[in-house]
Amino acid sequence: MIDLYYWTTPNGHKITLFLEETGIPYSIKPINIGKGDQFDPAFLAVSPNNRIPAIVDHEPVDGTEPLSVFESGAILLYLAEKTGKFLSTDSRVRQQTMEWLFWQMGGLGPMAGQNHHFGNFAPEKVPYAIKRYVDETARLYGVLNKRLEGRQFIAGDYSIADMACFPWIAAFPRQQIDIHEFPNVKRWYNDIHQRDATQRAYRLSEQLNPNAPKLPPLA
Ligand SMILES: N[C@@H](CCC(=O)N[C@@H](CS)C(=O)NCC(=O)O)C(=O)O
Repeated sequence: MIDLYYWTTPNGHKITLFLEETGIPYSIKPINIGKGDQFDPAFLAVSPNNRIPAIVDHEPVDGTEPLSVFESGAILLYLAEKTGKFLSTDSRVRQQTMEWLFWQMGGLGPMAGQNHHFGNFAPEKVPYAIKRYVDETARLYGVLNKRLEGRQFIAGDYSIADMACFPWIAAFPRQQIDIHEFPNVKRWYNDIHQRDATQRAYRLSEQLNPNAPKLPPLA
């Protein structure tokens, strides 16, 4: 029913986490971003920003032609609304879920992404950039740690806000972050880590790309 244009990266994992939780039938269309598949015109037709993830829903709710969605936050929201899962119907919890989903999209994801880039991939070492993004990543971990004080999940029950954040936190070994300094984040990470759907999502990633970073062990 759903085609998932995917590669084995944090933004890709967000969507496999959702799909594995719900059991919706889906088929993976691998887009190897290391080889440049993201610039293939057929992929650009569904994802004009040449980035994974994207989906095509062959059974959209309006019952008409297949519908494509790009941007991981928009995909999570689309799937949550379609299935009625992982997004509360309580208006306040729903609002909070949206806040933290957008916080991930505008903050944690991009900043941790720059952290990965300057810390692991940049052809030259730029100490200013490394420090800027490591510090900002640490600040964001602090914000999340505070949010998780006295809460099991980010907003109400396990939701699309948690699914958006988890893969970026699960990359902590590549971010010069000591997760033990953020005890609520660590507890939350361990809880989500142990879900069967999480294990399935990361297993799938390893099968598709043996070079993909593995899900770190329980912290
Ligand atoms: N805001 C986008 C970001 C997507 C994104 O950056 N995807 C990366 C992989 S994690 C990608 O496709 N990179 C390909 C490239 O940089 O050419 C989303 O959340 O979907």
